Amino acid sequence: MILKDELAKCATHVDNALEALLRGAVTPSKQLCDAMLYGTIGSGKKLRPWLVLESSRLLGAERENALQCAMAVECVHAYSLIHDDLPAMDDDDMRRGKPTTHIKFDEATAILAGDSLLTLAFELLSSDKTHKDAHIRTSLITALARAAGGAGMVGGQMLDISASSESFDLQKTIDMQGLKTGKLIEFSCAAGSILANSSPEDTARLTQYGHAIGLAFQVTDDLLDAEGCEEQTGKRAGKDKDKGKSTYIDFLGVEGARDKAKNLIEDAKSCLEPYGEEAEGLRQTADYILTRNN
Ligand code: GRG
Repeated sequence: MILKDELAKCATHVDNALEALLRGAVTPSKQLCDAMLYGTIGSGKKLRPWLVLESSRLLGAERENALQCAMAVECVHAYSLIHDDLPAMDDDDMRRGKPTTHIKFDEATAILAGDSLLTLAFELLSSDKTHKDAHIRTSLITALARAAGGAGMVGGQMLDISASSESFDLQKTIDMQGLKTGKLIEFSCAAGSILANSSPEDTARLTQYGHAIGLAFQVTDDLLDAEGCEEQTGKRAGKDKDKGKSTYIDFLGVEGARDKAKNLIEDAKSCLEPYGEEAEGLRQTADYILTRNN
């Protein structure tokens, strides 16, 4: 299996499904629909949908069910990026190599596009296309709400905003990143086990894998922010430093941060041992997180 090709195939597949979904979404406003499409499809690695599809395949969930869940998680991710880029938050004008949604449209449209994507995610999960068993649908809705809300991504974002005025130590930084970036990645990995109604052991292993790659993803994001170039990452480099935010590099140095990411990736891969060759996709994904350049 060549991960790069599989990720590219997944991105096209999810983009096509999201485009059909968003073009068919019920809204009287073409501007809102255009902004939702702009912030969601055509760019972005679609890493979270890939994790949903691959964890689902590993544990035997139906592909069509997994695709619904993959679209839901990407809608939440796209909303978080659109809102994160707003002047009241990170105030960025470039994302994924193109102007951010509020620059392309306007601030009100960007806020509303994010709001609509967030609510659409839960509509998707509540559909019987996601699973015929209502208990499983409810479990997915609860898990995504917890991952995305005040106890998860939004809570982490709030801590991150306060980090600019307080000083964060390494542990506080890890906790904040675990919520802001980690929880949605963790959900994406656990989603396959929820869809497949797997054993608690499988769910724990996939959640632990997701937790470790989520933290490693943030460490590599800090490395890219410090060292990457805008052409590769599609966003302005060095912005964390400019904003006085603490990153892993401040505490560990560049080499220490690289070692931290390597250890996390080893931890992640150890969670996959019971699955043998079948887990090769997730194993390669963990390695990719370490070596990614965007
Ligand atoms: C505004 C509620 C709210 C939350 C924002 C996730 C987040 C919370 C902000 C994003 C800030 C950021 C750049 C965090 C670093 C890690 C991260 C989530 C990077 C973007 O994810 P990728 O690289 O993006 O998977 P693509 O564009 O490939 O989808």
